[in-house]
Amino acid sequence: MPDKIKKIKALEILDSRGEPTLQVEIELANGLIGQAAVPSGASTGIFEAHELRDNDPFRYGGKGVLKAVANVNDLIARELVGLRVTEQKKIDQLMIDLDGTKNKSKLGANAILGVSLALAQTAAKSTGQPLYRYLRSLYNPKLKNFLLPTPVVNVINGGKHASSNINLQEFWIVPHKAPEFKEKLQQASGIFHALGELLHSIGYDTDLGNEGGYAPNVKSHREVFDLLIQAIESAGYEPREDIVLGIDAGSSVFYDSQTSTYNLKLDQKVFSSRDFIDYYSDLVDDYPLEFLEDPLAEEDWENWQIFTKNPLVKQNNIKLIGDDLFVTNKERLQKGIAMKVANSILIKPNQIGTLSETLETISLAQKNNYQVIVSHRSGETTDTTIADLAVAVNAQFIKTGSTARGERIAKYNRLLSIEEDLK
Ligand code: 2PG
Ligand code: MG
Repeated sequence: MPDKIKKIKALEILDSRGEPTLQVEIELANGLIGQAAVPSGASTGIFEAHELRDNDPFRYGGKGVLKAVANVNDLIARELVGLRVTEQKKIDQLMIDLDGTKNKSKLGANAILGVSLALAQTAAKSTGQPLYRYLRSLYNPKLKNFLLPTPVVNVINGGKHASSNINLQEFWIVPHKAPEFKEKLQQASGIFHALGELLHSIGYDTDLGNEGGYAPNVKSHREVFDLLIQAIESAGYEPREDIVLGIDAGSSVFYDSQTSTYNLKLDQKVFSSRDFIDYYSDLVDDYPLEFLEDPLAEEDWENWQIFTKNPLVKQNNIKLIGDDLFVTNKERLQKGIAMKVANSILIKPNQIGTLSETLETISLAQKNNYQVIVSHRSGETTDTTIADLAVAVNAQFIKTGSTARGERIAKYNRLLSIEEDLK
């Protein structure tokens, strides 16, 4: 068999924050080579699969990944060499079994995902298809059309992604009206630059945070929404009509589970869950805000349920998105479906650790009418697998940062190529 795996080799490389991560290369008997790299989060959910780090204080402050690299090169490679690269599901399951833990803590989800993504990259080449078509064949070959996702573009970075005083983690502009991806990207870029000029004109910092958004110190969270509206208008677009807004509150970070309260230091306000839902309701009344990711904490299920039931969600077409809540995990999503919690899900392959499990979670979400947002991590590489993944499953949205920083742009540029390819 020419598509048999001949060699698997992992390497410790650096991500966009300058922290170590893995790159995995697979070589086939026919000489073809495919490669993938693994991202890394900062505001990680407590139920995510385990990212294995060396904890050796003398290398990269303990963050080295040589143990994960060795697990790929020894334990995993030993089992996989000789298997056919197209047997994605079987090989993913084999790695899950080899690991044997619930959260992939033995081999490391970073080690396993690196191999899992590299398999798909190599198999796509070997079958002579672009990656998005190969992933489509794994996901659902019966699905006929390909849709490009709408980008949710994070232009202001706060929380753990910047050293600004902003507590809400991300502020997005969403060009929901333009028909083509390239036009959406062009609009987002125009607004990003208009926002930069606006910030500069009022004496605010225009340096970039982890995901390429600006990270100024501001007077209040509401001020950020006002700035976004101004930037949209000065770029020549109409808020709501052309562009809507979104946030990833990343609320688990400022949730105090002892007192069950949410603390927005910037606004000097502490909220109960119910009050925090009212806070969001007021924002939805005052701004064209249609996306709320992790508005409540990862274990605040009961209040998520109350929020989801609130008539304002349907009335305003609100996407209530579970990220830390669901962690791309089928079991947690299943619980959400049973409890009628949220109506959208963020998908990050490294939260669960294999491509096959990622596809299963997406399938469960789509069967239950949850909207899908495929997402990067705050620590990224120039790997563009998530762009192909979004197209393969017809995800409604992709979240991959602002229209600046190479590791974010790599995904956008890949989507531009796919759009062209599909014409
Ligand atoms: C998030 C992600 C990506 P991180 O919370 O949605 O934006 O951040 O990768 O730090 O978890
Ligand atoms: Mg998030």
